[in-house]
Amino acid sequence: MSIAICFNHKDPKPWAAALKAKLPEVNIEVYPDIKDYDKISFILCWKADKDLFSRFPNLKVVQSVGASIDHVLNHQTLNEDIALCRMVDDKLSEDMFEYVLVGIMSHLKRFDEYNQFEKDQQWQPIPYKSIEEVSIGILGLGKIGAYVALRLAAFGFKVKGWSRSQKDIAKVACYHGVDGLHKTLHSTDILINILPFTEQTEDILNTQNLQQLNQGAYLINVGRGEHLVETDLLDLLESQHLSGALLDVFRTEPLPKNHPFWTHEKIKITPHIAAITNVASASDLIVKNYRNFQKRVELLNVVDMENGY
Ligand code: NDP
Ligand code: OXD
Repeated sequence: MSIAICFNHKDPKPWAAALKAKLPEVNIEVYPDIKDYDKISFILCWKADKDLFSRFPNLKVVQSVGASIDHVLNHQTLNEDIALCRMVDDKLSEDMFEYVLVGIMSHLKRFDEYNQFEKDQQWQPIPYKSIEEVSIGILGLGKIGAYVALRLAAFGFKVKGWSRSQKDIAKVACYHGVDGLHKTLHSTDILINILPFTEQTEDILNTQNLQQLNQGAYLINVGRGEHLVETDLLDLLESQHLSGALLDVFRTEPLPKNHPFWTHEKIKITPHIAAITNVASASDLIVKNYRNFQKRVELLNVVDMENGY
C-alpha cells in the first residue's frame, strides 16, 4: 500500500519528507509522479485537481491537510467507500488565536492610521479602545472558534459566539439557531468569522447580517471567501457602518491583481495564512490515521458528510 500526496498551491516536499521519516516502510508518492495508481489507498490532499480521485481505483481514505474539506468536495466525487478526514490540531487553534489577536489589537489601538500618519510625518494622537470596552462576536464555535473564544474571553473581552449546536464555554455567551445569530451580531464591535463553507453558511457575511453589528464595527474573516458578499462589504465601508475589515480568505485565491480589495484603505489583506497547518504536529495525526486504517481501527476526525463540514 502507498500514500499519495496530492496538493495544489502547497509545497508537498516537507510533507513527503516528514511522512517518509515517520513511516519508513510505506511508499510515499507525490502527484503527478504516481507510479501505480492501483496501489494508492490513502491520499493526503489540499485542493487536488478536478476529478483526480476517480483515477485511484483502490482509494479508501482522503485526509485533508487542512481543517476544512470544502477544497476537497469542490472538485471531487467521493463514493461511500471513501472516508474523508479533516485536520484537527491544537497548533491550528493556537495560531488562529494569535492571528486574530494581532488583528483586533492593531484595530483597537489604531495602528493602521498611525502607519499612514508616520508616512506623512504627522504627530496626531487619536482615541483608542481598551479590551474591557469591546464586544466580540464569533461565528463558528468548533475546534478553532471555541478555542479563540475561550482565549479572548480570558483576556477580558466580552465574547459571544454562534454555532449549530449549543455550546458551553467559560465566560462566553453561546448561542445557536436563527435567533442566536441575531444575538451574536447585535451590539457587537468586532465580528470574527470562523465558520466552515457549506450551503448553509455561504454569503452569511451580507448586508442584512452585518448591519446588525454596532456602528463602526470591524470584520475579521478567516473562514472562507464564499462567506462574504464582497459588494455588501464595500457598501458598508462606504456608508461607514463598518470601520474596516481584515480578510485572510477570498472567493478567488490568490486574490486577482485587479481586485478592489487590494487598494481599499479600510481593508487589510493577508494571503490565507491565519493558521497554516504545521508539518511536524499534523504529520503525527496523519501517521496515526494511516496506522488506524491499516489496523482497521476507527479513523480520527472523519467528516460527517450530512453536515458537510
Ligand atoms: P469545526 O468543524 O470544528 O467547527 C465548525 C463550527 O461552525 C462548529 O461550531 C459548527 O457548529 C459551526 N457551524 C457549521 N455550520 C453552521 C451553521 N449552518 N450554523 C451555525 N454554525 C455552524 O471547524 P474548525 O473550527 O476546525 O474550522 C473552521 C473553519 O475555519 C474551517 O472550515 C476553515 O474554513 C477555517 N480555517 C481557516 C484557516 C485560515 O488559515 N484562514 C485555517 C484553519 C481553518 P457545531 O459545533 O454545532 O457543529
Ligand atoms: C484550513 C485552512 O482549512 O488553512 O486549514 O484554511
